[in-house]
Parts: sequence; structure tokens; C-alpha cells
Amino acid sequence: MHTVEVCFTPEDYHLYKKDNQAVVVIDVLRATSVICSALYHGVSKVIPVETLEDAEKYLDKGYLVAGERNGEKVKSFALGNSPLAFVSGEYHGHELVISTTNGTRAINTAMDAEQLLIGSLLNAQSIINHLLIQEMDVLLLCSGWKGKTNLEDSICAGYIAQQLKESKRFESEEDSTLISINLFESAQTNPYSFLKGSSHRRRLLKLGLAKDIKFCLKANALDIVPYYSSGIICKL
Ligand code: 3SL
Repeated sequence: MHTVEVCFTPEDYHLYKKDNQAVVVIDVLRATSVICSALYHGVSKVIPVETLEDAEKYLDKGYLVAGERNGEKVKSFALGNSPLAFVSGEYHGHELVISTTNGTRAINTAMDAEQLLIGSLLNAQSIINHLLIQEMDVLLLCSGWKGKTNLEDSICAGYIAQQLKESKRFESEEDSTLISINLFESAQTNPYSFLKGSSHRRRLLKLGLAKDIKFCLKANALDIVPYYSSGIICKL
């Protein structure tokens, strides 16, 4: 029997990390949804960087660079942080550098994990299928918002945790995992309305990004398992 647990913020990662653990970083709105969409729609690899300064170095070398701070596109970058930007296939074959407020920070926090995967509602079922054939404990690491818990990442983590526990090959001990599963069960019939009033839905709606939110909440729309290794995220 293996364990599946949920960690609500990158700040708490040190409390949950273990050897021989698969870590799934989740940032439903929007960084990990963007990475899934980019790779699914033909981007060849994604390089997640934590600081804008590091992203700018890639800009100088001619890379396609995407990024936001507080939801708003970084002016000098070609792209912001919208999963819809990739749907047309316009960036097929490109290498993408991305820096976001929380998601890329969470990825870099867990770069020491034995296996590091990128999860979202868009690819939840593909991540579940992959984890079911690994012989590893699983940690679902939510990106949160600047060190605080958020609802959308917790719901997605709850979905993955619930499915793994239902397989009877995983168990959990932490209350964070129980909380996430309970949230998912309350949210699953209509996640968009469940998120009404949540901090990041409000933040993104103020920026006119309702279409991004709706896209990111489409469960299991993309069959893809993005995998991080040595600073690069590729499709498995
Ligand atoms: O925090 C992040 O990493 C972003 O995904 C936030 S936003 O949705 O682009 O505002």
C-alpha cells in the first residue's frame, strides 16, 4: 500500500516530502493548466523559471517567453499566462519559457522529488492513470497564492486523491487530504459556481479572464502527462 497526501502550499512542502515520492504540482488557475495546454498543442518543451530576471535572460537569447505577475501579462514577454494562447497550434515546435506568481515557484520548490509531474483538472485522469502504475507514494502539491491556500488547487488535488484511494492501492493519513476530498465532492457538479467568491476567481474576473477560468475547469479534456527533469518539462 502507498500513500497519497495533499499539501496546500509550497511553504509546507518540507513537512510532506519523502524519499521515493511522486510529486504532482497543481496550479489550476492557471500555470499548470497553461503548461498542459502548451505541450498538448505542440510546444516541444517548457522551461519553468522562478524569477522575472531569469526569464528575461531567455528573452535576450530569443526564446518564446510567457509570464504574469498578479495575473497580468509581463509587458516585455510575448505571452501572458493563458491556456487559450496555444489552442490554435501557433506555437507548435517552440520551446517555451514561463514564469508565474505561484505555479513555477511551486515547481522549483519540488525539483528534488524522485518524480515531478504537472497536474491540473485538464489532465487529472491522465495523471491518475500514470500514478496507478507507479510503485510510489504520491504528494499532491498545491501552488496556492503567495503562501496561502486556495480552493481550486485543493479541489483538483481532492479529485486525484479520491480516485487513487478508490483504487484501494493508496491510503492517506493527513487531514489536508480529507479536506481536499470533501471539497472536491462538494464542488464536482459545478466547479465554476463552487468557486464563486474564491479569491482567484474574483481576481481573474476583474482582469476579464472568464474564458480562461472556464477552460481550466474542464476536467479531463487533455490526455497528457507533463514530466519535469533537469529544469525542463516535456510530455511523458
Ligand atoms: O500564480 C500563478 O502561477 C498563476 O497561474 C496565477 S494567474 O492565474 O496567472 O494569475
